[in-house]
Amino acid sequence: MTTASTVETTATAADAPAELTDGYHLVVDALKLNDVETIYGLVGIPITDLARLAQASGIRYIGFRHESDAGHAAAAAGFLTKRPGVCLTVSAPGFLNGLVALANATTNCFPMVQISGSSERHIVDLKRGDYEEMDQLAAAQPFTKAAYRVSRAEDIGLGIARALRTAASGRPGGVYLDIPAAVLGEVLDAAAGAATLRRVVDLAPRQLPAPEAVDRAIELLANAQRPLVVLGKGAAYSQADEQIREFIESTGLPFQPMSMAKGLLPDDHPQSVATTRSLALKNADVVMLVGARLNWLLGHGEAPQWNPDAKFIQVDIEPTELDSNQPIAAPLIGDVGSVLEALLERTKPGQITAPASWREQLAARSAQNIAKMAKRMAVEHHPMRFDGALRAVRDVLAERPDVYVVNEGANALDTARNVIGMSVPRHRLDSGTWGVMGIGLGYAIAATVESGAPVVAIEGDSAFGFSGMELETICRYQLPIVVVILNNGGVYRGDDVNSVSSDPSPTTLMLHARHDRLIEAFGGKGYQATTPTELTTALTEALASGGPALIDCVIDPTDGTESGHITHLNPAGITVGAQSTATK
Ligand code: ADP
Ligand code: TPW
Repeated sequence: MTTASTVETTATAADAPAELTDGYHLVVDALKLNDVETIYGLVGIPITDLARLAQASGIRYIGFRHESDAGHAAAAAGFLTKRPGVCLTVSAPGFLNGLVALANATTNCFPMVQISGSSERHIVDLKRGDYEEMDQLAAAQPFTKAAYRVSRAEDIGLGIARALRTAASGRPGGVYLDIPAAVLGEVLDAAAGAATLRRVVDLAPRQLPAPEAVDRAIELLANAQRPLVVLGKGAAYSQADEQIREFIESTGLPFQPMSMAKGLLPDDHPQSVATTRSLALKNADVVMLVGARLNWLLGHGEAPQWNPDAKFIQVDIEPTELDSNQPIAAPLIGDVGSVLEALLERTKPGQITAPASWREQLAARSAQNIAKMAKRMAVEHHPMRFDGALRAVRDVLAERPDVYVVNEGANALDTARNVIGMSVPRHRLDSGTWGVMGIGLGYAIAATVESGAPVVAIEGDSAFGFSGMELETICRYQLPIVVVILNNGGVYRGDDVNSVSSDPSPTTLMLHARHDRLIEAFGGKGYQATTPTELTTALTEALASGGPALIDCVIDPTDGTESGHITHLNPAGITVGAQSTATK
């Protein structure tokens, strides 16, 4: 336990000095008691001493340049470790900067706790104009799984226990914990303070499905002609790697990995339908979703992307997810590990299989698609295009399955997701459910801090800009992160023209910007690559060095599609170039 100080009492000479503690110490003690090992944050009034104390107590503190990045790092830590990542922010503006990441964590079902200092309640609540005044609890509420405030130092242990429990149990999500400055500074007797702390037992208890629900799902799968399993990032999160592999391999069922579930089984696994996704979705008659929502990323389960007669089985920890899109014929509520164990236990040998005609149909289309893609990838383009650059990255990473891949952008995301195979679970982190830009360097930092392994962050040049200043953080902590920027000089592509003035078009970025020189400012190693061969050499060298590096890949500005693979989501309206009434 850490203590604030001792003071001499004057009552009697026989009295021992009373040991005191305060809110700061209690927060650190409560986090340590609950095995929090790392805090991602950005300091200022009133939490600077909290970060110092945490560091002194043995908690690792990683200091960022923007709270959004610290928050994204905490969220990624939550996904990777199955324990809430902790982000520490200052009042009002710092809190709001972090809130984007907390909301994103909630959307992605990642456990995270944002602890923020806040200003004086009696001034804030009467809107008297305090330093960084804001009702943070109210502001956090709509964007989080839960938001709590501690109003007395003696409740700090309860507040932290409640925040950690809520973030990690059931469907994981982001939790906000508000600690006003006055509470941090409150002094109390150390023994009394220690007695208020609590350790959360069994942070995310297993949730077992009912036997009849398991039998209902088995029955459906057993009678399927064209069964399909979809593995989502909830399956990756659950760390039930063995059960998933055993179920897939013992039944022979074809599976489709969502992007962050890639690597649960290797992408080159013979049962993977990643290379024949559209055929699989369109024809499957029974679909088992495992930790994957039927949201926009899966076309809401609707025709024409899906077979309109498909029946769905859904394995999820969150009952309210069921029927949110398609009717769920067989709900399996529980954690992925427990549900798959129950399925394995209750399935009779040979009861669930993938009929040969279905397997053959998928395999034939897959072979065609693989050949088509190989042909496309082999074409040399000058200047280099996305395909050429990603072929080089793919080949280097094929030798390094230990490397974590972080990925954001539009074309940079869509192309890399398809081209770069994963063979280890939870080694791919990307823009996720919101398709958000800005997760890049925060996720990369957390991936290496939590695992000790190297990271390659594959970034569109626009995407990189959202968290680019964290290059300094990466260099300051000397982290083994290689940032690969696919630089086509624009949001989506770099050749758009503004026909009415000399201002750049809305999607234009600086053509041929030398991002490699940014990292050099902080002592990291910068490379520029204009060909796949140069990229191979640079990436191989950068990974071997084990230090921070950035490779600026010069990509043809005419390569790339507006909005990548989701162009269709742009609303139809006045076409670009047409005069609107506003400009007439
Ligand atoms: P993807 O984007 O990869 O398709 P989603 O984020 O849409 O995945 O879905 C993840 C789902 O996994 C969420 O509905 C969430 O409730 C669920 N989930 C998270 N953790 C677990 C778990 N341990 N067991 C079962 N389901 C889980
Ligand atoms: C927080 C909108 C989606 S993709 C993208 C933006 C700005 C960048 C695409 O360009 P980039 O990649 O990164 O150069 P590439 O390979 O296509 O050239 N703000 C937020 N999130 C999103 N999704 C956007 C804006 C967007």
